[in-house]
Amino acid sequence: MNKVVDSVLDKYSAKVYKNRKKHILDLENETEEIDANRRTMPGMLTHRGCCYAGCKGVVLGPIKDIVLLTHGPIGCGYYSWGTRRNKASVQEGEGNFIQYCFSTNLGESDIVFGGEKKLKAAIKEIVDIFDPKAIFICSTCPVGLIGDDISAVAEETKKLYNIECISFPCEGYKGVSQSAGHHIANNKIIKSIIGTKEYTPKTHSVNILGEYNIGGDSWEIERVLKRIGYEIISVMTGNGSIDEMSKAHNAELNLVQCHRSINYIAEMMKIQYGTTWLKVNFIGVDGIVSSLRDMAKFFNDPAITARTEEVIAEELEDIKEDMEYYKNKLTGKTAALYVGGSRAHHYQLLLNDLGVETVLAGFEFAHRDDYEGREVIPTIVEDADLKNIEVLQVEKIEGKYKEFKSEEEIEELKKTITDLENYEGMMPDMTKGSIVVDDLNQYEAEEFIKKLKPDIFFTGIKDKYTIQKGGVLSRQLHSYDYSGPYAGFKGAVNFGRDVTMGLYTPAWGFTVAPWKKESILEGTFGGEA
Ligand code: CFM
Repeated sequence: MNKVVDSVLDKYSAKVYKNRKKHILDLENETEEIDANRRTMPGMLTHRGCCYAGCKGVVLGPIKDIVLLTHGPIGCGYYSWGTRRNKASVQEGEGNFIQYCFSTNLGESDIVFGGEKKLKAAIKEIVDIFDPKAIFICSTCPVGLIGDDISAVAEETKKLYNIECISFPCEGYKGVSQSAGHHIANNKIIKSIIGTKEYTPKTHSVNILGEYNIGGDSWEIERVLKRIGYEIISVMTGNGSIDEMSKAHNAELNLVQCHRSINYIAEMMKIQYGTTWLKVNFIGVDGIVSSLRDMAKFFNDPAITARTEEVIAEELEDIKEDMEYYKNKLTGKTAALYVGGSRAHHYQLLLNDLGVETVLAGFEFAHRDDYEGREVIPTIVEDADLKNIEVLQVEKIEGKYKEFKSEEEIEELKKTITDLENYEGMMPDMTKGSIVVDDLNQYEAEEFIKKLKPDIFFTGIKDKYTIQKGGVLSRQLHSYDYSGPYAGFKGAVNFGRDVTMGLYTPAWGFTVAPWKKESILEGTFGGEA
């Protein structure tokens, strides 16, 4: 094992060491499997979120024309209110409730006597004041513990007010991270929304799955796709609407940007509606160009192919000067990335464009397939936590199933499009000698920073400031620190500008890390010697 990894793990007690060792790979010497999607050991300062965060905050949060009601104590709603920067634009006559925080504000007496009454009262208030097309109810931990029947309330709401009402039993404790919440949201979306409205696309049509319009990313992606001539039926769920999602099954191809959060829908749509999916990456110039070319190969229409090359050439010309400037400034710098379940991979490509080398990358809650590629899925060992989340069994829906390409054609295309219905994961794209860490905790983050000394650490709000106090620049890859978009061609320039500005600010040289001035407490982890 690599000396740096060894010295970080060294502090742990035998029990903790044994656990954490399986989550850290040094790509110089080890290419074996990584342990992922497992419960964090109690006592670790993990950066993971909960199941409710993945369902309510991540997948459902960006849908603008529905009311998203949190059934639980006020803190759950409050802390998931407006922090993800999933932007939305509204057309005349369309509802937009994204800026609101709806909560049933459960208190102690509701926990004792039941919260359904309060839930029904909140729904009545929502209908009276906002009259939305649909209400989604998301439950948080105490609701699951006391057993409020949110699905019965949803059924009653439908009859009473003649509106759509869907219940999401996404109590925070389910699963081991927000990943469980993605799955629960995916299951309900496929069951209750997709496939409920018919529509005939006007030209080659796609859905963009796993794109949440953080900082305006999907607007930049859509701009490019529209220039080429594609019709976008639905973006799930960035700037999303329930109407668009209902029609999604009419598209010819599903583009999957974030594999982790939405691969379930992609797979289920394939079975139910015959929709082929393509793993894309619209982050980083090489990523976008190869994704656009893969799409052109799939549609195999000479007009689209020619237009794809035209648009690529024009867009590249447009950003050439800026990208060269930033590349000059950034070449030779090193970076560490620690994000949720897909960005630590995607942003490595953009960093490559700018000459920045990745020395460490990790995911909070990704599964082994996101690290190692989908071919490892059959070998993933299930534990009790994983079995807690329902795996929907879906079937072909006669009358709605459309085969735009035959299975033989798809198999043929897979020979030249490696990402067609496939994701090869993050690790194959990383250089030898770099380090991969799953569920990186606060202690490890600080230690790796000290030892690897990256010029920049891309992460989130929980560790940004401790890193910066250590004199290392940190940019948030979840929220983009009030900036963005970073996707697409124009996004690459924004990213280059922000990283350059950050690195060239003299502030980091003035910061003296606390451990450089005073001795720090020594302790052991796990309560053992
Ligand atoms: Fe997918 Fe995301 Fe991510 Fe994610 Fe997230 Fe996010 Fe993320 Mo924050 S859906 S896995 S649960 S790309 S909110 S937009 S940035 S941790 S890497």
